[in-house]
Amino acid sequence: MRVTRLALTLGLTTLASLAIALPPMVKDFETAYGVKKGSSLNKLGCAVCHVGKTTKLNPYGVDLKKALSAAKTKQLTPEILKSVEEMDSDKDGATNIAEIKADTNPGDAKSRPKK
Ligand SMILES: [Ca+2]
Repeated sequence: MRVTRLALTLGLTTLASLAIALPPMVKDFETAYGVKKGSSLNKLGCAVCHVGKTTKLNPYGVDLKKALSAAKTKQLTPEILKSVEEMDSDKDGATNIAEIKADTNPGDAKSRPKK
């Protein structure tokens, strides 16, 4: 009986942690760039590539999607991310990698590194 209860508790705990887990692409992005907890990029989460909380892609998301399609993969690898680093997806004058390093949103022209 005790073992059953423990197994049930563990099962529910696992389910709960899965439910709040970040979508894989956010995790891939954060891992690749070492995004720190509490940073702007960390707080943006899905909005690094999407418009707010919608499924619509922002310009950076569109460029990443193109790179994924070109590589015929759905896995957001460090190589895919690197392939769009020198682009300025949101056309604000700062490259995507400069924005990521400055903790600004590469997909939002209103968010850019201070000069
Ligand atoms: Ca930019």
